[in-house]
Amino acid sequence: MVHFTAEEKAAVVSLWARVNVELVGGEVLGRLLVVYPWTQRFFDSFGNLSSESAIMGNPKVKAHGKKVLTSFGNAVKHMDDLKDTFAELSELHCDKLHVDPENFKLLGNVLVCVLAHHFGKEFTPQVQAAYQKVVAGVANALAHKYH
Ligand code: HEG
Repeated sequence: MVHFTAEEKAAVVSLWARVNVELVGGEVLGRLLVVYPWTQRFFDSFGNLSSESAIMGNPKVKAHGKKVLTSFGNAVKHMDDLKDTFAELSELHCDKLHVDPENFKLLGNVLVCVLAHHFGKEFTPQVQAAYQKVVAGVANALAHKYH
């Protein structure tokens, strides 16, 4: 289980309060699909994913990215209880969506990259370290119900 110090929690919560989940969500999911093109297979109902610009401008990618990042926001609210927080979603991704849990790690690292890009110098190594722990914790929690 990932443990967070009070400082790490404060760093995560205060940065997250300034994240535009719609903008950052679309950017994260879009970049996941561009950088790791095999992840596109889960989104064959999303229409045109044929190029970087098609992916980054795709309204379904943006909408789903917002949904994923809004859900990720629950992790920020429940950092001590990630397993319970994501238990249902873990079952869904395993049983219904058949998403390989390796992809949760990829998405987490893309999220860190996008936050670094958006916040620049404010995304200090300390803040990054705290976020790397959150994304690892979320990836673990989402993989927990896999069988
Ligand atoms: Mg998943 C649906 C959250 C990573 C593929 N994802 C969803 C939903 C949520 C969610 C909240 C909607 C569930 C519902 O309709 O009840 N996803 C979520 C989180 C994370 C994540 C929090 C990681 C932080 N998802 C993820 C990854 C993939 C993926 C890495 C595939 C590469 N998710 C996926 C698919 C759906 C969802 C295919 C269904 C999309 C649809 O057809 O609407």
